[in-house]
Amino acid sequence: MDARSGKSADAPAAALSSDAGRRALAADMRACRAATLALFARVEPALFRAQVDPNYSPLGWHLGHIAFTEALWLLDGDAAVTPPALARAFAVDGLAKAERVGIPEPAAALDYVARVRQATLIRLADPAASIDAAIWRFVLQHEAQHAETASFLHALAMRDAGGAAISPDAQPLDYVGVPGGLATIGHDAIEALDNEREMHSMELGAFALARHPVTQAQFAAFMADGGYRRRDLWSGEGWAWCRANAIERPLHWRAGAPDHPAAGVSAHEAEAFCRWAGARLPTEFEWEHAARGLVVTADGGNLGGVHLATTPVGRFPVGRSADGADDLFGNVWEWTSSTFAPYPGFRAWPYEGYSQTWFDGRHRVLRGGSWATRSFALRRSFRNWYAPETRQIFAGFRCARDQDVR
Ligand code: AVJ
Ligand code: FE
Repeated sequence: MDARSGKSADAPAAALSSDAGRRALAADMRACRAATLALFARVEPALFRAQVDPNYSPLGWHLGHIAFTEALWLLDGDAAVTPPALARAFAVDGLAKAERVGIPEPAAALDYVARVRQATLIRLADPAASIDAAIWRFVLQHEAQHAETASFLHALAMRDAGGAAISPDAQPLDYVGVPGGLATIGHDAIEALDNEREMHSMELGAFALARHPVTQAQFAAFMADGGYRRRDLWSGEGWAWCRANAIERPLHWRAGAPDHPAAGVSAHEAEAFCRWAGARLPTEFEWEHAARGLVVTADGGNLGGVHLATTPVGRFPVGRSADGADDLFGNVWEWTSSTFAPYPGFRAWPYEGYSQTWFDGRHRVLRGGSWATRSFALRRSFRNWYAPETRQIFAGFRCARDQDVR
């Protein structure tokens, strides 16, 4: 969903001169690439150029686009590496989405990916080459983001659309109290993206946050109570969308997984459930405050495609928050009530199409990452964003309430 791949950059330069630093970066690039290639090795060749969902490009386009973006930012868009035909195939402002079924075959795409990587690793190993760690880390996170998109498109292609019955759990939701106070929002370190800057403080009131994202069994209670048919639970836009698309259950609904988080819900469905439960969505700032003190670790959540699917809530006590909330990192992204907007001191980097274009008053912020999110591409301050009707992504939600009403 990049707006424009026209170059800009020149913000937070961080020259990487030390050998050790360059070797560490090369190791991270290899590890990330190994996971990306392992993901595409699980994709049937026939699916590589197929458009699984009209709103998204074929899986293979995301692989080619990863290499195109790497060459654009790390090899100055060298035409010897990315000839015009490949630029047209894999640039965001190249082929229209529906035409992307015409991208090169898997073998040709994989060859392009390997040629770009060979050239970038040669540049990284060249002591005479100036390496700006900020843009190299941006490209690494960009790869992880498109790999996650490929993951949910693959899951959509493989999913059984059957509406597995999940026995409802209508017990009241379990909340933890989150104290109010001065919250630290944002991040200024080298890997921080433009929308996480600048770090700032914000006064927040105390609130209650559900201990974990809404499970399938809890969501089944909403469905059993006519949640999808009760007009009073939906916003005007949400109700019109729900009716127009005959929505009747989450998109990534899974059989036999009552205690897994509901996944594949839009912000509209999340809000309807919250109204049904006498609650609301947390703001992104409340979410970030609830995760204060937490850092992303491999054993702190269902992350990095390790489990290749959601897991029951509460299985990663290492990632439990100071207030006792679980699954803040990984498993499913969590919708917030916040609209995607710039922080004080925001400066578009490395190009306006990454964040600024989406400060349109419509896109909503999601936090926390999903099971397909790579740990290095996630932080407490990381902001994801999608239009409120989006449900193809591995998104769920948890409820919040104004006051500590336990
Ligand atoms: C942050 C995941 C919404 O995929 O559109 C990738 C990330 N931006 N290439 C997206 C992104 C440009 C973006 N999301
Ligand atoms: Fe992109």
